[in-house]
Amino acid sequence: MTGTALVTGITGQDGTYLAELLLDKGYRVHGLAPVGGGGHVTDRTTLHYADLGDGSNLGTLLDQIAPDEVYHLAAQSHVRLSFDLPVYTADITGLGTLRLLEAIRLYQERSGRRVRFYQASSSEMFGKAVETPQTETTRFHPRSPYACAKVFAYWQTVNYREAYGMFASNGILFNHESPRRGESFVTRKITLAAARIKLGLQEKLRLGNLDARRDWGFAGDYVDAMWRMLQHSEADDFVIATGQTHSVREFLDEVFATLDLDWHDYVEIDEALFRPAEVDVLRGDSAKARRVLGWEPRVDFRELARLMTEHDLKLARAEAMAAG
Ligand code: G4F
Repeated sequence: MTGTALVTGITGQDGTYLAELLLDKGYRVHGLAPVGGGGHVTDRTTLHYADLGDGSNLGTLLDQIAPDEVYHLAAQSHVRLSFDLPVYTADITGLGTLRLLEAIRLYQERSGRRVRFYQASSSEMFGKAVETPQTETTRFHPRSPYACAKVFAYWQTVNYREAYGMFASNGILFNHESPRRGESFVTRKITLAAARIKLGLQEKLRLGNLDARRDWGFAGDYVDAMWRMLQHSEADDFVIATGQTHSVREFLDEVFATLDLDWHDYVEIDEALFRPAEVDVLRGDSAKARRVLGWEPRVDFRELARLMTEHDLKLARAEAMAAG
């Protein structure tokens, strides 16, 4: 189905990839961005501003936009930061989702129209994982204020589906990265630093826990799964993952080897970058999404590391040129 889509968090990594995918499919795309928020947005999307901590203009915006599909990607999404800002994170990431769900419920009542809702749920909800790999039925054990907020938002989404018959689906996405990934997340922090080190623009890279293992996929593949979930005949919850897990150390190996460098010469461990509670290992089983949605990841770990490193090498070269 094509029509009108509203993407919250449109200026983030996933928002930009999703907007491009929807535009290519012929959707009219509206985006919600935080007040004062910047980022890469194409001029083919219409931007609106809303504060999910307030939510008072959400109803008016829904009346104006009349969306067929809402993709809710906006959040305070940084796990480490959520330990410093737990209440803010609960407000934006948790209650923000509830404010939007309630605004959509009321909009549906007013207008008599049906909206399909996608909630960006997270593998962080599995936290201290009780089984590996994690599936749609694995019990949650969140290990950060961020993950707790995401668990709240997950269950609100399920509840709006069950209580009001809303078409509301959770995509439980494992880590997904790209050259557009925010610079404070570990993969991008590593590829940017490695490229700058290669060109003599930086000497050291400070990191936290190198033993953490994640199931890392490519963001461009994952936004396709979001779209597929809203085209499915019924609302449901799906794990989206590659099924492979790698440590931060292995990501370092991959990136620095691409640049003919040994990361041991540059990496310094900074205790301040460790988290009060860590998620040690995540690995997802996306068999349900593969079977029901026909989704599969296309970019593997090595290819992901390579494409991010090459992108950041270009950035570093431009920086070196500009510096003369
Ligand atoms: O890249 P990260 O910050 O991602 P994290 O915490 O896994 O969360 C990301 O993925 C989730 C999906 O599972 C999303 F829900 C969430 O919004 C976010 O996008 O950290 C990955 C691992 C962690 O174990 C961390 O302790 O890398 C470790 N790490 C080691 N040194 C570091 C660093 N993480 C960051 N950000 N910075 C470091 O210097």
